[in-house]
Amino acid sequence: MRLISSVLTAAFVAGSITAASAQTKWDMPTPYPDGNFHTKNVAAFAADVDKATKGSLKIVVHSAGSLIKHPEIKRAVRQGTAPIGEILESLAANEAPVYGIDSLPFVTTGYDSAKKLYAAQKPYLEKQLASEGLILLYSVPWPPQGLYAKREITKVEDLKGLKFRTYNATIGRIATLAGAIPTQIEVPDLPTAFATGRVDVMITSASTGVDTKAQDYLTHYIDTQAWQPRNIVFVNKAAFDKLTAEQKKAVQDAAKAAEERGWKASREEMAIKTKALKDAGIKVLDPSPALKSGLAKIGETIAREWVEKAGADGKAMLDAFRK
Ligand code: PCA
Repeated sequence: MRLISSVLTAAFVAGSITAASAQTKWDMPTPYPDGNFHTKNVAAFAADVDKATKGSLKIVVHSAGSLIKHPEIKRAVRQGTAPIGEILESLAANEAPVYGIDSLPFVTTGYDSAKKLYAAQKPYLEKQLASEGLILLYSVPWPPQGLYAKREITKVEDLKGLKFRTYNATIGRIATLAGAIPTQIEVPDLPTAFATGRVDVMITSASTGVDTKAQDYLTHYIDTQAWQPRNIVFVNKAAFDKLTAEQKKAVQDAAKAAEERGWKASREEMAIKTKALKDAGIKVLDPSPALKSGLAKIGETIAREWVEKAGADGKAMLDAFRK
Protein backbone atom coordinates (compact mmCIF):
# COMPACT_ATOMS: atom_id res chain seq x y z
CA MET A 1 0.00 0.00 0.00
CA ARG A 2 2.76 2.33 0.98
CA LEU A 3 4.57 1.37 -2.22
CA ILE A 4 1.50 2.05 -4.32
CA SER A 5 0.94 5.44 -2.80
CA SER A 6 4.55 6.48 -3.32
CA VAL A 7 4.34 5.35 -6.94
CA LEU A 8 1.17 7.37 -7.27
CA THR A 9 2.83 10.37 -5.67
CA ALA A 10 5.77 10.06 -8.02
CA ALA A 11 3.44 9.80 -10.98
CA PHE A 12 1.50 12.81 -9.77
CA VAL A 13 4.65 14.89 -9.27
CA ALA A 14 6.00 13.84 -12.67
CA GLY A 15 2.62 14.69 -14.17
CA SER A 16 2.53 18.14 -12.61
CA ILE A 17 6.06 18.87 -13.78
CA THR A 18 5.03 17.95 -17.29
CA ALA A 19 1.93 20.07 -16.94
CA ALA A 20 3.98 23.00 -15.64
CA SER A 21 6.57 22.81 -18.39
CA ALA A 22 3.75 22.34 -20.88
CA GLN A 23 2.50 25.78 -19.95
CA THR A 24 5.47 28.00 -19.30
CA LYS A 25 4.57 31.68 -19.36
CA TRP A 26 7.21 34.32 -19.90
CA ASP A 27 6.48 37.98 -19.24
CA MET A 28 8.45 40.13 -21.66
CA PRO A 29 8.96 43.82 -20.86
CA THR A 30 9.72 46.05 -23.86
CA PRO A 31 10.31 49.83 -24.03
CA TYR A 32 8.48 51.06 -27.12
CA PRO A 33 4.80 51.53 -28.06
CA ASP A 34 2.60 48.87 -29.72
CA GLY A 35 2.52 50.62 -33.11
CA ASN A 36 6.32 50.70 -33.39
CA PHE A 37 7.91 48.24 -35.81
CA HIS A 38 10.19 46.80 -33.11
CA THR A 39 7.21 46.02 -30.89
CA LYS A 40 5.28 44.51 -33.79
CA ASN A 41 8.29 42.35 -34.50
CA VAL A 42 8.44 41.21 -30.87
CA ALA A 43 4.72 40.35 -31.05
CA ALA A 44 5.33 38.28 -34.19
CA PHE A 45 8.28 36.56 -32.47
CA ALA A 46 6.03 35.64 -29.52
CA ALA A 47 3.35 34.36 -31.89
CA ASP A 48 5.93 32.21 -33.72
CA VAL A 49 7.12 30.69 -30.43
CA ASP A 50 3.53 30.01 -29.40
CA LYS A 51 2.82 28.26 -32.68
CA ALA A 52 6.03 26.23 -32.78
CA THR A 53 5.60 25.04 -29.18
CA LYS A 54 1.86 24.43 -29.63
CA GLY A 55 1.19 26.85 -26.83
CA SER A 56 3.60 25.28 -24.36
CA LEU A 57 5.66 28.50 -24.14
CA LYS A 58 3.61 31.69 -23.94
CA ILE A 59 5.52 34.95 -24.22
CA VAL A 60 3.36 37.82 -22.99
CA VAL A 61 4.62 41.15 -24.32
CA HIS A 62 4.33 44.20 -22.05
CA SER A 63 5.13 47.16 -24.33
CA ALA A 64 6.03 50.81 -23.69
CA GLY A 65 7.61 50.20 -20.30
CA SER A 66 4.22 49.16 -18.89
CA LEU A 67 5.54 46.26 -16.80
CA ILE A 68 9.11 47.43 -16.22
CA LYS A 69 10.50 50.82 -17.21
CA HIS A 70 13.18 50.83 -19.91
CA PRO A 71 16.15 51.67 -17.64
CA GLU A 72 15.22 48.72 -15.37
CA ILE A 73 14.56 46.05 -18.01
CA LYS A 74 18.10 44.72 -18.37
CA ARG A 75 18.64 44.35 -14.65
CA ALA A 76 15.23 42.67 -14.28
CA VAL A 77 16.15 40.04 -16.88
CA ARG A 78 19.59 39.57 -15.33
CA GLN A 79 18.02 38.98 -11.95
CA GLY A 80 15.35 36.74 -13.43
CA THR A 81 12.45 38.97 -12.38
CA ALA A 82 11.55 38.84 -16.05
CA PRO A 83 12.92 35.91 -18.11
CA ILE A 84 13.15 37.83 -21.39
CA GLY A 85 13.23 41.45 -22.51
CA GLU A 86 14.06 44.06 -25.11
CA ILE A 87 16.18 47.20 -24.74
CA LEU A 88 17.99 49.76 -26.81
CA GLU A 89 21.43 48.22 -26.43
CA SER A 90 23.27 51.54 -26.09
CA LEU A 91 21.27 52.31 -22.97
CA ALA A 92 23.69 49.88 -21.33
CA ALA A 93 26.83 51.52 -22.79
CA ASN A 94 27.75 52.93 -19.39
CA GLU A 95 27.98 49.32 -18.09
CA ALA A 96 30.29 48.07 -20.86
CA PRO A 97 31.57 49.94 -23.95
CA VAL A 98 30.62 47.07 -26.29
CA TYR A 99 26.97 48.07 -25.90
CA GLY A 100 27.72 51.51 -27.37
CA ILE A 101 29.44 50.74 -30.66
CA ASP A 102 26.24 51.09 -32.72
CA SER A 103 25.66 54.61 -31.40
CA LEU A 104 28.98 56.14 -32.41
CA PRO A 105 28.11 58.97 -34.80
CA PHE A 106 28.94 58.59 -38.50
CA VAL A 107 30.70 55.22 -38.22
CA THR A 108 28.12 53.36 -40.33
CA THR A 109 26.65 54.65 -43.58
CA GLY A 110 23.36 52.83 -44.07
CA TYR A 111 21.89 49.39 -43.51
CA ASP A 112 24.57 47.25 -45.18
CA SER A 113 27.22 49.04 -43.19
CA ALA A 114 25.17 48.73 -39.97
CA LYS A 115 24.90 45.01 -40.58
CA LYS A 116 28.63 44.73 -41.01
CA LEU A 117 29.20 46.56 -37.74
CA TYR A 118 26.76 44.21 -36.01
CA ALA A 119 28.64 41.19 -37.38
CA ALA A 120 31.94 42.64 -36.12
CA GLN A 121 30.46 43.35 -32.70
CA LYS A 122 28.35 40.22 -32.21
CA PRO A 123 30.95 37.84 -30.66
CA TYR A 124 31.92 40.53 -28.14
CA LEU A 125 28.28 41.40 -27.45
CA GLU A 126 27.45 37.75 -26.82
CA LYS A 127 30.46 37.39 -24.55
CA GLN A 128 29.50 40.43 -22.50
CA LEU A 129 25.89 39.26 -22.20
CA ALA A 130 27.07 35.75 -21.20
CA SER A 131 29.17 37.29 -18.41
CA GLU A 132 25.90 38.71 -17.07
CA GLY A 133 23.99 35.42 -17.38
CA LEU A 134 22.18 36.58 -20.53
CA ILE A 135 21.79 35.16 -24.05
CA LEU A 136 21.35 37.33 -27.14
CA LEU A 137 18.33 36.28 -29.21
CA TYR A 138 18.32 38.92 -31.93
CA SER A 139 19.10 42.52 -32.72
CA VAL A 140 17.41 44.96 -35.10
CA PRO A 141 18.43 48.53 -35.99
CA TRP A 142 16.39 51.70 -35.93
CA PRO A 143 16.27 53.82 -39.07
CA PRO A 144 19.02 56.49 -39.19
CA GLN A 145 18.93 59.22 -36.57
CA GLY A 146 18.05 62.84 -37.41
CA LEU A 147 17.75 66.09 -35.52
CA TYR A 148 14.33 67.45 -34.54
CA ALA A 149 13.93 71.12 -33.62
CA LYS A 150 11.53 74.04 -33.54
CA ARG A 151 13.45 75.89 -36.26
CA GLU A 152 16.13 75.18 -38.81
CA ILE A 153 19.48 74.26 -37.24
CA THR A 154 22.26 75.14 -39.67
CA LYS A 155 25.28 74.72 -37.43
CA VAL A 156 26.24 73.06 -34.15
CA GLU A 157 26.40 76.49 -32.47
CA ASP A 158 22.61 76.80 -32.96
CA LEU A 159 22.21 74.09 -30.33
CA LYS A 160 23.96 76.07 -27.61
CA GLY A 161 21.87 76.38 -24.45
CA LEU A 162 19.01 74.24 -25.79
CA LYS A 163 17.56 71.43 -23.68
CA PHE A 164 18.56 68.31 -25.56
CA ARG A 165 16.58 65.10 -25.12
CA THR A 166 18.88 62.07 -24.86
CA TYR A 167 18.24 58.33 -24.86
CA ASN A 168 21.76 57.19 -24.00
CA ALA A 169 25.04 58.54 -22.62
CA THR A 170 26.50 59.11 -26.09
CA ILE A 171 23.82 61.63 -27.01
CA GLY A 172 24.42 63.19 -23.62
CA ARG A 173 28.03 63.65 -24.67
CA ILE A 174 27.00 65.08 -28.06
CA ALA A 175 24.73 67.57 -26.31
CA THR A 176 27.47 68.60 -23.89
CA LEU A 177 30.06 69.00 -26.66
CA ALA A 178 27.54 71.18 -28.52
CA GLY A 179 26.99 73.36 -25.45
CA ALA A 180 23.42 72.07 -25.00
CA ILE A 181 21.83 70.70 -21.83
CA PRO A 182 21.22 66.93 -21.91
CA THR A 183 18.09 65.39 -20.37
CA GLN A 184 17.46 61.64 -20.49
CA ILE A 185 13.83 60.89 -21.42
CA GLU A 186 12.16 57.66 -22.52
CA VAL A 187 9.87 57.57 -25.54
CA PRO A 188 6.58 57.17 -23.62
CA ASP A 189 7.39 60.42 -21.74
CA LEU A 190 8.40 62.45 -24.80
CA PRO A 191 5.15 64.25 -25.67
CA THR A 192 4.78 65.56 -22.11
CA ALA A 193 8.45 66.53 -21.91
CA PHE A 194 8.13 68.65 -25.06
CA ALA A 195 4.72 70.05 -24.13
CA THR A 196 5.98 71.21 -20.74
CA GLY A 197 9.23 72.69 -22.11
CA ARG A 198 11.56 70.20 -20.41
CA VAL A 199 13.24 69.69 -23.78
CA ASP A 200 13.67 71.67 -27.00
CA VAL A 201 15.45 69.32 -29.43
CA MET A 202 16.09 65.61 -29.93
CA ILE A 203 17.98 63.19 -32.14
CA THR A 204 15.97 60.11 -33.06
CA SER A 205 14.50 58.25 -36.02
CA ALA A 206 11.60 59.20 -38.25
CA SER A 207 9.81 56.24 -36.62
CA THR A 208 9.97 57.70 -33.14
CA GLY A 209 9.02 61.15 -34.49
CA VAL A 210 5.87 59.60 -35.95
CA ASP A 211 5.19 57.41 -32.88
CA THR A 212 5.30 60.46 -30.61
CA LYS A 213 3.49 62.88 -32.97
CA ALA A 214 6.48 65.21 -33.30
CA GLN A 215 4.37 67.59 -35.40
CA ASP A 216 2.51 68.59 -32.22
CA TYR A 217 5.60 70.20 -30.71
CA LEU A 218 8.36 70.38 -33.32
CA THR A 219 8.61 71.79 -36.84
CA HIS A 220 11.89 70.66 -38.42
CA TYR A 221 13.56 67.30 -39.04
CA ILE A 222 17.14 67.47 -40.26
CA ASP A 223 18.00 64.17 -41.84
CA THR A 224 21.56 63.81 -40.51
CA GLN A 225 21.66 59.97 -40.79
CA ALA A 226 24.00 60.12 -37.81
CA TRP A 227 23.92 56.47 -36.70
CA GLN A 228 21.61 53.47 -36.41
CA PRO A 229 21.19 52.28 -32.84
CA ARG A 230 19.96 48.72 -32.42
CA ASN A 231 17.58 47.08 -30.03
CA ILE A 232 18.56 43.74 -28.52
CA VAL A 233 16.22 40.99 -27.39
CA PHE A 234 17.81 38.73 -24.82
CA VAL A 235 16.91 36.02 -22.36
CA ASN A 236 18.01 35.02 -18.88
CA LYS A 237 20.19 31.93 -19.34
CA ALA A 238 18.83 30.11 -16.28
CA ALA A 239 15.28 30.57 -17.58
CA PHE A 240 16.31 29.42 -21.05
CA ASP A 241 18.06 26.35 -19.64
CA LYS A 242 14.78 25.27 -18.02
CA LEU A 243 13.08 24.95 -21.41
CA THR A 244 12.72 21.62 -23.22
CA ALA A 245 14.89 21.02 -26.27
CA GLU A 246 11.89 21.68 -28.54
CA GLN A 247 11.08 24.93 -26.77
CA LYS A 248 14.69 26.09 -27.03
CA LYS A 249 14.70 25.37 -30.72
CA ALA A 250 11.40 27.20 -31.17
CA VAL A 251 12.80 30.29 -29.43
CA GLN A 252 16.01 30.25 -31.45
CA ASP A 253 14.23 29.69 -34.77
CA ALA A 254 11.75 32.46 -34.00
CA ALA A 255 14.61 34.77 -33.02
CA LYS A 256 16.39 34.14 -36.30
CA ALA A 257 13.21 34.89 -38.24
CA ALA A 258 12.60 38.01 -36.13
CA GLU A 259 16.06 39.34 -36.88
CA GLU A 260 15.56 38.96 -40.64
CA ARG A 261 12.03 40.38 -40.55
CA GLY A 262 13.16 43.26 -38.32
CA TRP A 263 16.01 44.41 -40.56
CA LYS A 264 13.66 44.34 -43.55
CA ALA A 265 10.95 46.25 -41.68
CA SER A 266 13.49 48.82 -40.53
CA ARG A 267 14.65 49.51 -44.09
CA GLU A 268 11.03 50.01 -45.16
CA GLU A 269 10.32 52.21 -42.13
CA MET A 270 12.93 54.75 -43.11
CA ALA A 271 11.13 55.85 -46.30
CA ILE A 272 7.59 55.34 -44.99
CA LYS A 273 8.08 57.29 -41.76
CA THR A 274 10.12 60.10 -43.33
CA LYS A 275 7.22 60.63 -45.73
CA ALA A 276 4.75 60.46 -42.84
CA LEU A 277 6.66 63.25 -41.09
CA LYS A 278 6.39 65.40 -44.23
CA ASP A 279 2.71 64.61 -44.58
CA ALA A 280 2.19 65.65 -40.97
CA GLY A 281 3.66 69.06 -41.77
CA ILE A 282 7.23 68.66 -40.50
CA LYS A 283 9.87 70.31 -42.70
CA VAL A 284 12.31 67.56 -43.66
CA LEU A 285 15.71 69.02 -44.57
CA ASP A 286 19.18 67.83 -45.46
CA PRO A 287 21.86 69.01 -43.06
CA SER A 288 23.82 72.11 -44.12
CA PRO A 289 27.55 71.56 -44.81
CA ALA A 290 28.38 73.51 -41.62
CA LEU A 291 26.11 71.32 -39.48
CA LYS A 292 27.51 68.21 -41.11
CA SER A 293 31.11 69.14 -40.43
CA GLY A 294 30.34 70.34 -36.89
CA LEU A 295 28.61 67.05 -36.04
CA ALA A 296 31.38 65.07 -37.72
CA LYS A 297 33.91 66.79 -35.48
CA ILE A 298 31.89 65.91 -32.38
CA GLY A 299 31.63 62.38 -33.73
CA GLU A 300 35.40 62.09 -33.98
CA THR A 301 35.82 63.14 -30.36
CA ILE A 302 33.22 60.62 -29.25
CA ALA A 303 34.79 57.81 -31.28
CA ARG A 304 38.20 58.60 -29.81
CA GLU A 305 36.81 58.54 -26.28
CA TRP A 306 35.03 55.27 -26.98
CA VAL A 307 38.16 53.59 -28.32
CA GLU A 308 40.04 54.63 -25.18
CA LYS A 309 37.37 53.05 -22.99
CA ALA A 310 36.79 49.97 -25.14
CA GLY A 311 40.50 49.07 -25.34
CA ALA A 312 41.71 46.09 -27.36
CA ASP A 313 38.22 44.65 -27.89
CA GLY A 314 36.99 47.98 -29.19
CA LYS A 315 39.86 48.21 -31.62
CA ALA A 316 39.30 44.62 -32.75
CA MET A 317 35.61 45.31 -33.42
CA LEU A 318 36.33 48.45 -35.46
CA ASP A 319 39.14 46.69 -37.38
CA ALA A 320 36.83 43.80 -38.22
CA PHE A 321 34.18 46.28 -39.34
CA ARG A 322 36.57 48.21 -41.57
CA LYS A 323 38.15 45.14 -43.15
N1 PCA B 1 14.03 55.75 -31.18
C1 PCA B 1 14.37 55.44 -29.82
C2 PCA B 1 15.77 54.97 -29.86
C3 PCA B 1 16.27 55.23 -31.22
C4 PCA B 1 15.10 55.67 -31.98
O1 PCA B 1 15.07 55.89 -33.18
C5 PCA B 1 14.27 56.65 -28.93
O2 PCA B 1 14.09 57.76 -29.43
O3 PCA B 1 14.41 56.50 -27.71
